[in-house]
Amino acid sequence: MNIFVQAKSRVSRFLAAFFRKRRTRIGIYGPPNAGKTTLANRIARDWTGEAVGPVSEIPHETRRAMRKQDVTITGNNGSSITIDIVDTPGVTTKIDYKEFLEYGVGKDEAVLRAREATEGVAEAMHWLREDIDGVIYMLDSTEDPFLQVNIMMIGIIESRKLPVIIAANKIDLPDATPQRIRSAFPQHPVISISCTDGKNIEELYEQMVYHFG
Ligand SMILES: Nc1nc2c(ncn2[C@@H]2O[C@H](COP(=O)(O)OP(=O)(O)O)[C@@H](O)[C@H]2O)c(=O)[nH]1
Ligand SMILES: [Mg+2]
Repeated sequence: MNIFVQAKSRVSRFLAAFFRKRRTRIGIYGPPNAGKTTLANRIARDWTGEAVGPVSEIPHETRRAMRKQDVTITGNNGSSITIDIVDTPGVTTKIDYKEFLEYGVGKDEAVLRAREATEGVAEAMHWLREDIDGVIYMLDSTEDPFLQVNIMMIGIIESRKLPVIIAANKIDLPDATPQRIRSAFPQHPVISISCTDGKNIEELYEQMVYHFG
């Protein structure tokens, strides 16, 4: 290859890498314990065979966001999306170290966890402004959806004009009322799911391909 051809191909490779569209980043947001990590793990396992992070009944187990990159989800009609799944810490306006003590965590560890969780929330909010292209907003169907933090978060997501799917999780529980979530956010698609028994997860994947594609 002559030197000009070589140089030209090097430049075009560089330009291609520079302008390559980055993958779509989908953030899973919502209050602590809604099931965000369970969903992230389920998506990652279903489509890549690997998990993302640990699930726990202790609030704020996910204190730093975790990513699973390059997850390709294919819908029934054959179209697909390749996304990075970002599992975020629960967004809440109040983090009290004493909450952790109830779960048998020692005081030093509880204080550390509370500090990390606070930083994690700030980080998750920062990404929502800078780095996220679409949101799965996860709610526990047995809880009140009208919490101020949910209204505020959905407002921020709307002001950024990000596509959002609301997942009404834990519909396997007897006191689940996903219709309450539907009436709280009539302007957005709401999918009732159970991350533990897998109910309607296929429907969620279809909606993801449709809304985030
Ligand atoms: N019954 C029920 N429990 C769930 C479901 N999804 C998650 N959980 C439980 O809820 C708790 C919190 O889950 P996790 O994924 O850590 O929530 P996160 O804080 O939102 O990441 C764990 O004990 C999970 O096993 C579900 O669909 N049904
Ligand atoms: Mg989590």
